[in-house]
Amino acid sequence: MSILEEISENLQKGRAKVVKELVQNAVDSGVDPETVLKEGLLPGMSVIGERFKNNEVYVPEVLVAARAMNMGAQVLKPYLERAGIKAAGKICLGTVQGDLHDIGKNLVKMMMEGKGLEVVDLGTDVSPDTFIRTAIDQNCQIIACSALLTTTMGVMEEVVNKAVEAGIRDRVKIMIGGAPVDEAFCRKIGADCYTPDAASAAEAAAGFCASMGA
Ligand code: B1M
Repeated sequence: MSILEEISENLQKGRAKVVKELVQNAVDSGVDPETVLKEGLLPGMSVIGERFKNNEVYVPEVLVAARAMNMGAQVLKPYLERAGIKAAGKICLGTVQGDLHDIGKNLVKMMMEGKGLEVVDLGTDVSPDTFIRTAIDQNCQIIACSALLTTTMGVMEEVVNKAVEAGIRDRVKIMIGGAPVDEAFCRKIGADCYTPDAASAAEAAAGFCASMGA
């Protein structure tokens, strides 16, 4: 079994300490950190996602797998950051109100920081008002919203509407992402950008910041 398969298998079993060690070993032995993420950690999490959907595993198993995923990702963080190119800009990022999923959001944060962007991480269950207030108070060029539930994706539209009400819509870009969200939804709610994964979100954010002269 390759080290990437071992990472995936142990993540599925929720062995956070083993995952952490394996990720470090993989990087130390020369495996590209992005490959460790894309071919080790993420496939493991997607197997768990599939089993969760089919009622083959339940919330506790998913939580321990999520913890293992986050511990592995923490090991990768400095390497992914070092690989990045400096591009000044500030983003407030969070998972929208009512939604507690944060693994994807944390990856987006990591990738954005890897591009040299400053990320104000608002965590999960973030209200539209908190996004807007933070963008104003901290002078952010971008508000970035993540949602994993069909029941919470509507909060993103409220964020767009509140940005208009607050008079900041012309100077703050709104980016959205997460499994239930797509390009059509982005256009429908009047957000600026939908990206399907963390790497493309970071790419787009760096592009926006550069074009806004941040
Ligand atoms: Co939840 N959950 N969950 N869950 N959970 C899903 C999302 C679900 C699809 C599972 C299923 O039924 N098939 C389903 C949603 C169904 C729907 O709405 N259509 C679901 C449900 C129903 C629930 C609960 C309601 C279950 C319950 O209690 N009955 C509950 C809700 C709690 C709440 O939020 N209020 C719940 C709870 C949980 C746990 C707490 C157990 C745990 C979360 C732990 C945590 O996040 N710390 C959990 C998990 C882990 C999942 C699954 C299994 C995995 C999600 C994940 O982390 N994926 C998920 C099933 C699945 O996705 N297959 C599921 C890995 C992660 C890297 O991917 O977050 O999609 P993702 O991020 C991607 C992209 O989407 C993108 O980049 C990342 C990849 O590079 N991306 C962005 C994300 N945000 C972005 C923002 C951007 C751009 C890209 O720009 C700003």
